[in-house]
Amino acid sequence: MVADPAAESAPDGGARNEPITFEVVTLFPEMFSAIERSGITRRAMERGLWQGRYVNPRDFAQDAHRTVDDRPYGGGPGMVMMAEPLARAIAECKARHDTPLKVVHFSPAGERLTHGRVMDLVGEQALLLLCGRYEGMDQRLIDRHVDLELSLGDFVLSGGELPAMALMDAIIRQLPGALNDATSAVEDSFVAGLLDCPHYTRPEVWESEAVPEVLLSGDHARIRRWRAEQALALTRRRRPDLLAGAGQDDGK
Ligand code: 9WO
Repeated sequence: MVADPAAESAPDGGARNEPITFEVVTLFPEMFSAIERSGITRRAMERGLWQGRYVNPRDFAQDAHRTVDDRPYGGGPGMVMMAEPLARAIAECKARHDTPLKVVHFSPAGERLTHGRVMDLVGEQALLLLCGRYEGMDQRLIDRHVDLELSLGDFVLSGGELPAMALMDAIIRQLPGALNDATSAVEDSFVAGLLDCPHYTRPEVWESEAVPEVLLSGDHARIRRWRAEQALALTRRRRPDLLAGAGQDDGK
């Protein structure tokens, strides 16, 4: 069954008339041009499916030097982001919305981001994404304002902006109308709970390696089965942990 790519309903069937708004608190708003100016996310923005608003805590600093960080109590390396400029930036974002905004912070200490969590968030009308820098934010700000802390994995980055863009990208791809072929959204590997099957394109032989014959057969049922078997085999080999909850459809 090929889903209607023009379908306006959200993945869960709910109607989406308004674009999703990402209110982003960041010291580096210019970083987000990467998703506003390129590819699927740019096209989705041009189609009115989402919008980004970027609020710089430095604009809410209370001194002439626009200070947003200070030395950590108890000593130690680096600087900590002060609570007050962040709180004012958050208030600015919230004031633009009639409904409460879920505040998402990005840290290795957060819940590991999965497709399931992305799908939970696709239904939100707006999200507030809090991007940390330096050694992190004053814990009192996190305790008071953060609803959800998300991690991309067990590693430390220079800031929360790249994880924020990863979340935005993952959500945008699931919005009705974002992908020309809704099937690729449905078949995105994590929808089935499996890794993706291998892909091939021209030439038919490259460096003496031929494309698997089944893909040249024109037998679409057989191709669908082969792709499902490949996805299952790859998942068994690389990510057996995914198989617990996967739909183990072999493409029949
Ligand atoms: C860093 C960190 C390290 C170990 C355990 C908990 C931690 N929290 C943070 C943190 O909030 N850091 C701030 C955001 C400031 C420094 C740069 N930031 C950051 C976020 N580094 N790495 C991430 C991150 C976010 C999501 N997934 C993986 C890494």
